[in-house]
Amino acid sequence: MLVAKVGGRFHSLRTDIHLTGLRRVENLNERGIRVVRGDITTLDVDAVVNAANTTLLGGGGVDGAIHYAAGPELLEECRRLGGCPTGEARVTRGHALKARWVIHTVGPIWKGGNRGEAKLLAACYESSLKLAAEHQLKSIAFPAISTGAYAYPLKEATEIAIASVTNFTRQADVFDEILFCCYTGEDFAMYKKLLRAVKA
Ligand code: AR6
Repeated sequence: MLVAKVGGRFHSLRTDIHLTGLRRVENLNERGIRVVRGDITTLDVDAVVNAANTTLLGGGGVDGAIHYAAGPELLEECRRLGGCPTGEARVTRGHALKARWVIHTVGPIWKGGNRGEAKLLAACYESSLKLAAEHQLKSIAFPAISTGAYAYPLKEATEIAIASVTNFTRQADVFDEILFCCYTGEDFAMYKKLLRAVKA
């Protein structure tokens, strides 16, 4: 990996095949936690995480994009799972995606913050990582769960995403790479800002 020190910080110049097509990549820390900007369906990782709903039968946003890119076999496999409660995760094959697996998790709908949303959102990250570890997966990419249609405030959701993932890796350092995949510039800027504050 080629690393350059630019403006006092280290920036990765690595251009892995699995990250081509992404507009920007920011190295975060030595535990392989990174933030990338782009479309999660293009990533060549062991698993992409889907921000699904409790039916697991598809929808809009990143769920729609993953189902579109994976093809109809993904929906067929999801039908057999019989849904998934909020905060839990289920795994399927990646089908036509480059990613070998899809981990479907269901984020909470934001209802003002007093309905257990924070615990449920943290549970999404934890249950997804647990499932990935059980399947011996080494690389995983997360979208910003619940921050789209489910309206979770971006800063609070990002804090939970980062805390959940870093806590997990401190206890079980089994992943080579954990990516936060941001679709919008606003999300990308937020993740970069909050991740810089985290010590591995
Ligand atoms: N790659 C990466 N991130 C994406 C992509 C993409 N291709 N497309 C959207 N995002 P959302 P939620 C980002 O609404 O809030 C669905 O209908 C998006 O910019 O996809 O958890 C489900 O079926 C945002 O930052 O998921 C559920 O009913 C993030 O993904 C419901 O929406 C999450 O936005 C789930 O809502």
